[in-house]
Amino acid sequence: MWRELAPVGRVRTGGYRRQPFTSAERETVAWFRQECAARDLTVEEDPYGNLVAWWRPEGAAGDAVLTGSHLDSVVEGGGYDGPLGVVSALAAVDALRERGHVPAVPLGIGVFVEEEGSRFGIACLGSRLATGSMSWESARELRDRDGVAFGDVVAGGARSTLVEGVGSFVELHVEQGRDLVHREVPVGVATMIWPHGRYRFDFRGEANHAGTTRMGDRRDPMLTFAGTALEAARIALETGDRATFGRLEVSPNGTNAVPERVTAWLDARAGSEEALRSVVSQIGSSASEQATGHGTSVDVTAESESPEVRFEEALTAEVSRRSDGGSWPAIATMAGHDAGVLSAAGIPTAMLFVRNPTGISHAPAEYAAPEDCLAGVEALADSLQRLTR
Ligand code: HGY
Ligand code: MN
Ligand code: MN
Repeated sequence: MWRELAPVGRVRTGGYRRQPFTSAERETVAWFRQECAARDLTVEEDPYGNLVAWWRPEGAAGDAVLTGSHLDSVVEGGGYDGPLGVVSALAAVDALRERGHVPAVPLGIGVFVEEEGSRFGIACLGSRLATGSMSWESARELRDRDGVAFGDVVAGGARSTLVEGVGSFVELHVEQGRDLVHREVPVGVATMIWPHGRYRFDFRGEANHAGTTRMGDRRDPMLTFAGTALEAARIALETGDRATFGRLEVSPNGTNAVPERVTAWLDARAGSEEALRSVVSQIGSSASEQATGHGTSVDVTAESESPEVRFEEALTAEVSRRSDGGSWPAIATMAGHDAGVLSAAGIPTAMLFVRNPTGISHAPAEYAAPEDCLAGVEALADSLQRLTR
């Protein structure tokens, strides 16, 4: 499976560009459908492009167990964030069949669209729509960087029924840190997800000539942005939270002109919702103060927010059981996941992490060794076997 997926959407840096509904991402979806067809899994798609491949043996009834993840990537992301959960789910189905296991309840492999929010801006857009935590009315007008609306690339409209009847969700994911490296184990389980959000900062000033405008006469929004970025890092360093400006748009973006407008996106994360509100508000206040000093202005808009998620204890305990009688370690994650959205929607959820030796994620250096991936598949298969007995 990895051999087939590896070249899809890979660019010169070795990173992946699998933005939702681009040809590369659609190729990963076509690959998924083929893998499902080869396993006689029935694929259902909702009006937003979310997929679930069902293994529903005759007589299987009751609340379904769902596993899976996503196939889209951030811009120039790694190859494992998302696909590892999908590949491992397919491999776990193979393992269960080799063991002769027949699920007593339907077992599904989900692939949620636009988990990263790299095209339409909202993280976990697909799972938010699938669970009804976001409405079609608010999603259809979301636009990508070229002005294409989400409503132009999906059928939309009708409510998704894809996760109706799902009684639990187990998402396997590459670790996005080095906790498991330090603990010297290949697999871990998640305890919680930090609350996090995305905030758009619109800085406005006055476009002018880079040579003839005296420094003291300028109203330069780039300076307000730069000062805000430095302050964000200083504040987050002090509080132990996370604050990142990773995306910027400058208008008109000319070398010899003071810009008229700078739009910057803040990704902020903190250990509690109160701490998140506080760090975002401190950064916003600092931006306003600096704007006053520079004769510019700033408006802050929350584009998406994700609450704190605590994974279901009984399910997590089940998933953390090792075949040797021990248990996999539990670790917190500062990353967002569809599992968090399903959990917030009331579906009992747990996550498995597979060790990433580099600890790097959302970048080409993201990695998981084959033997660790296999340990992940075994842990997932063992969990699914217990859950579908
Ligand atoms: O951005 C995130 O936390 C995630 O990996 N979607
Ligand atoms: Mn990610
Ligand atoms: Mn992911």
